[in-house]
Amino acid sequence: MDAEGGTAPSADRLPPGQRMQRGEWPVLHYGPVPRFKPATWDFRVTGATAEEQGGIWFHDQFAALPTIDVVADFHCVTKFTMLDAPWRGVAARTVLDLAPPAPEATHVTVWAEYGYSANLRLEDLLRDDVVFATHHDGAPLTPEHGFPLRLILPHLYAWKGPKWVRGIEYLTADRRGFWEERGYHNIGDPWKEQRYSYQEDPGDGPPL
Ligand SMILES: Nc1nc2c(c(=O)[nH]1)N[C@H]1C(S)=C(S)[C@@H](COP(=O)(O)O)O[C@H]1N2
Ligand SMILES: [Mo]
Repeated sequence: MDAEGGTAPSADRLPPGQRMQRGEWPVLHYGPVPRFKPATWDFRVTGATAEEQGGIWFHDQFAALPTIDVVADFHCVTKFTMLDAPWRGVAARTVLDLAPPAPEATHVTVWAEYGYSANLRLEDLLRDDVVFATHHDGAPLTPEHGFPLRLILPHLYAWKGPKWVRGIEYLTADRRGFWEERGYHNIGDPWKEQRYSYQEDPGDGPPL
């Protein structure tokens, strides 16, 4: 118990090299905050899809998909960790069930506004706590935190989860995303402290 009578978060919640973020939730991204345009917003599933047409949801359709609640820690590669962030949104698994990959798909690119992207292994999206989040702490995401949709992957550094996400592309071979091409680790597991691409082992990612 800490001085306020709550349970002090134990140090083993912090991945190596991380520190606890207290106070405000920082805003971190490259480039401007995009303006949400409901009339033209869609979420597309493209690439190596099981069925030729892939998938597309317009905003009201995506908003009608079943949701889950996830409480998860959030680790930024710049070394802050936010504990117990409450998210609500559509389980990534639900999206993959509704617009499945072809059997030969192994990886995905997650695409966001302005061409931001992150690459993942297909299995990263199949975990129970991976969510295309629409809400944080009971309220819709704010524009700077990714409204109307961002991907949350609690087991990876936060750059792997694009804000303002617009779709996924199934890949039959891995391909680096925005930060993975610019010096960040292809996998990005905070518990292994996989921050930078120079730390990659053979097989962790495509050649740079
Ligand atoms: N579209 C987009 N998503 C992004 C980024 C970005 O630059 N563009 N930055 C990532 C990084 S490095 C982090 S730490 C988190 C930050 O999320 P926050 O601003 O809500 O704290 O968003 C991630 N998602
Ligand atoms: Mo980050």
